Amino acid sequence: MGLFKERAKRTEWFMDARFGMFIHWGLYAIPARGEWVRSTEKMSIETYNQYFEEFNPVRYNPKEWAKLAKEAGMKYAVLTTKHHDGFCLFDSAYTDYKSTNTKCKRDLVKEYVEAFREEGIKIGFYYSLLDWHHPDYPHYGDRQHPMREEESFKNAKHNWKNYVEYFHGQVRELLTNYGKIDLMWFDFSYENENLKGTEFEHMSEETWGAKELVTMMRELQPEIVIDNRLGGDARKEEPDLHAGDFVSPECIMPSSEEVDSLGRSIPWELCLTLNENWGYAKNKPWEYKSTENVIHMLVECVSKNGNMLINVGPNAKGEIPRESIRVLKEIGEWMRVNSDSIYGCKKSELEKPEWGRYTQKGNMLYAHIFDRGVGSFRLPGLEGRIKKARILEDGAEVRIERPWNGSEYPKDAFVQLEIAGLYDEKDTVLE
Ligand code: FUL
Repeated sequence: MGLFKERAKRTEWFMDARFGMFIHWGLYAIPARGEWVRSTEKMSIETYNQYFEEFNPVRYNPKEWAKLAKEAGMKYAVLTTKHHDGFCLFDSAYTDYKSTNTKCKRDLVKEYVEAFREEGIKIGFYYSLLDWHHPDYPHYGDRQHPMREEESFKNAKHNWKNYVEYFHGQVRELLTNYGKIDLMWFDFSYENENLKGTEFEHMSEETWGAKELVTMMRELQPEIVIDNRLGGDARKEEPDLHAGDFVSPECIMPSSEEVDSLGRSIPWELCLTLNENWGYAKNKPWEYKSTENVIHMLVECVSKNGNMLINVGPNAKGEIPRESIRVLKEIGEWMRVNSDSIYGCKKSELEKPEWGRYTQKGNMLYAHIFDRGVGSFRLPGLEGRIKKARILEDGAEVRIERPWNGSEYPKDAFVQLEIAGLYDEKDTVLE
């Protein structure tokens, strides 16, 4: 089987799942100013170490997180096993900088895996290729404040090979010690501007030893789905081995043109925060996206053939913020009655309608009506093609009317439906 076909097979579950939970959690939950805090505030390792000494998430109960993810209708989860700060949430033999050496003495990854697996949720690991703690990793700092301009940094020597061995070793641990892992989400995120004159200026798969890495990963976990941040081109007919299985746009919804340029068979996933940060921060309730907004974005992703990974940033005690829980539970209420229009659905061949979006599964078309109001909705190009129309939530019949004589849109069909209440994207099922 060619690489292209292998990828299609591996990602089948991923494309059906459509909706997952991203979890950014680590020492940065204590300063509570986002996961880049060490870099943006130019903290020395000693200053940042106080959080390592203090870390003790006494209320960490991943079973509750897993239940919440399930209730929200999420089918997979991705936890930061190590973010840019280098702190490991798992018991790695390669470092002392890990959760088992903090006051809590727990392998947080192990507990996460067990709890989420128990709920039937697929297991994903985020792993940062950056590492501001490892002595051989050149720390280039924040986008606005490149640390490489500091004297102490300029004079430091880094043995890149050591770092590559270190992180390959950790990936091996992650894919060996925790049973079947479904997804790996590598992250590298500096802006190119900031990399001029550094080892990363001409970053390529060789920078990370990506080919060897992915070969090892496929030996350990043949079915694992990998994102596209190791480099390589995922779009080629015969993609590079290390190019990844899916494209990972961040925060910004890709346009239809961008998505179309990927080609139908390349999976993609939009990752999104519920507030302004990935890691825990004291966000005000009004800084959160509304439930309706998030549902619309999920529908939009699916209508463009993509997935959505929604982030939560648990606090230093191990709890998901109350406001995030509220939004996820509300999404869950919507998913309870409407998830047929999400799971296993794809982009429709029909043009995007004016009033919302279509998603489609076989010859079942789901019309997501975003615009509120009471009245008729035009279904361009569907006249005579609809066998029956139902409201997805309650199975109620929807009347399909033919256009009146003399209509300027002879090819249109009209749907008569009433819309009311908050979750009023009452999905019309057109068979
Ligand atoms: C980015 C990282 O720099 C952020 O901290 C976050 O993890 C996001 C998902 O990826 O590139």
